[in-house]
Amino acid sequence: MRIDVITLFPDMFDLVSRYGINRRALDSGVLQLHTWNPRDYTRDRHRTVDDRPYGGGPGMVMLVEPLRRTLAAARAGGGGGPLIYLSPQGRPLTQQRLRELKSLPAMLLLAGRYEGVDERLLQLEVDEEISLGDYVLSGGELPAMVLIDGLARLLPGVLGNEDSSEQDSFSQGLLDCPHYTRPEEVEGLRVPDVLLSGNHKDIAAWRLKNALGRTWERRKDIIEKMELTKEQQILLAEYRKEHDK
Ligand code: 9WO
Repeated sequence: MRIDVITLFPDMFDLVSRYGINRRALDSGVLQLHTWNPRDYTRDRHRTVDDRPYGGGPGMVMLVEPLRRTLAAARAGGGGGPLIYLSPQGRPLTQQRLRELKSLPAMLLLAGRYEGVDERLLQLEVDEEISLGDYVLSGGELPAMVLIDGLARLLPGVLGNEDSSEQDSFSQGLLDCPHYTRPEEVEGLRVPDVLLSGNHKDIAAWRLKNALGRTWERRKDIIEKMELTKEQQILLAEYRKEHDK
């Protein structure tokens, strides 16, 4: 997969390329990351990328023309696919959408700054607007990196453990179950016996039960939208009985 990012702060993307799984994805070539700076596609002496909003008010708005020239350069340089703008006005990102986007050969990301981008650029060029949540940051770079990170770990051959992206939280649409490693006891808190039992069927049932129980406790909205199987209903009822809720 090739990702081209349009950003006034290309160096920020070192954060998502230098470490861990993402670095391995880039080294192995399953992921390619390119950045394009609108400042390099300005034509005035001051390299202007923004201007004051019509109608007045605080903040500045990103100009259409430098962004269009940047986009043209990215495409001419081999970038392609849909242009995705990261903003709080977008459709909320989900694990399901990440799984769909993972199949694209390429995409372009637009990271805005200031008060945002001139609406006409969005109308003319943007294919999809994605939000990470209902809050405002100082720019779209961190959300773009979150999107890249979420995609990179789904790419073939990226995780050491091939199934771990299929076993992760949300792979079944549920929150994750609790995890434990050594030692068996910390300040009187013991690892649940079943996890030490070696009985893989019981362990799988315990994990599913706890994923269901925690999702029910913390995110009832997710459970209410799901169609629980008979087995899941029984496990959730057991969890609620055991935790007396
Ligand atoms: C800045 C600003 C300044 C003065 C008055 C109003 C203002 N609104 C904004 C603003 O919303 N800036 C955004 C910053 C413009 C688009 C890029 N920025 C951004 C993206 N902040 N937060 C996101 C984002 C993206 C995806 N998911 C969550 C948040």
